[in-house]
Amino acid sequence: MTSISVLGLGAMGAALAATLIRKGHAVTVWNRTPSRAEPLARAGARIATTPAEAVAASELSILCVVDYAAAGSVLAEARGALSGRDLVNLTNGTPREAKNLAAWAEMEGVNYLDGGIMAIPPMIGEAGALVLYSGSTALFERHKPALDALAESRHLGDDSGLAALYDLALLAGMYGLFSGFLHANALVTSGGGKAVDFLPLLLPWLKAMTGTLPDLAGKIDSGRHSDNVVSNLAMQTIALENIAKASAEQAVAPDFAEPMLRLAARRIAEGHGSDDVSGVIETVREKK
Ligand code: FVH
Repeated sequence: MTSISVLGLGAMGAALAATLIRKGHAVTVWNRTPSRAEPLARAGARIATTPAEAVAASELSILCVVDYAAAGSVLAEARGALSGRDLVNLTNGTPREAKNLAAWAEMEGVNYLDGGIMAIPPMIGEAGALVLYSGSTALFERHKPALDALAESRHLGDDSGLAALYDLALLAGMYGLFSGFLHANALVTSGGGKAVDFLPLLLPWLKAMTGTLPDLAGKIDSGRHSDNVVSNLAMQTIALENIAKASAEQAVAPDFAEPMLRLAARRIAEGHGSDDVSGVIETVREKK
């Protein structure tokens, strides 16, 4: 069992600390607002009164605060205690933020691993939770048994920015799903339907459409968007236009559908209407 300090006890940090305590680790906790540490102290955690005290207390420190600005201020307070220590940062941020923090950690002599949590707090310690890591392989291997107590642990490589990149890519997929879900339900409820009654139609449809993703992924990697096209982009763009028109008719804001419509229309204007929808990625990549 490893001694572990958890810095940041919001919904996620508290779930991380509680899980580590439940799984038998010696846990020290610190939070900017001290009252949030009290339930964890009752569960067996030791409370540190400063970030430096927390870092000094354990072999491994896990930082999980709201954003990198907060992470930076916590680490600035812990500065004197950090040299030679193992630090895993599970705060959500961009690849550049992760790389900058990794560079700072290297200058300070801190062993640094960046991570992205693909789970909500109740999932921590349960099947289905995943944490992506990138950066120091040695640190990852050293603490993998403890990190595995939180979730399945996947190390993506030595580049510190990779976990943040893949975390945000997965979230982009999730928010695409949520946007489609919300727009679909705005349409259905505008016609008097109920979201719960619509689900038995929506779920199998979405499942069927996820079946097209391997083909689209292959086209994204090869760039061959005109191979074996079943549903061409020009035809699909008429459906997108109709979604926007129907939204206006039904007094539903078209805002969720419009970006996809704009990108598809631009791709068609560039002469690719007979390609597959996968080709729209080329327009996105062009940052137009
Ligand atoms: N909760 C979730 O569903 C998601 C799941 C995926 C991963 N995220 C990321 O986890 C990070 C922490 O999120 P959280 O859910 O714990 O967030 P909050 O409950 O809002 O708690 C925020 C903590 O951050 C502390 N904090 C904020 N600003 C500062 C600061 N300037 N200095 C020090 N600490 C700061 C805050 O402290 P306090 O307000 O209690 O004093 C909380 O401990 C996050 O990156 C998610 O994207 C969660």
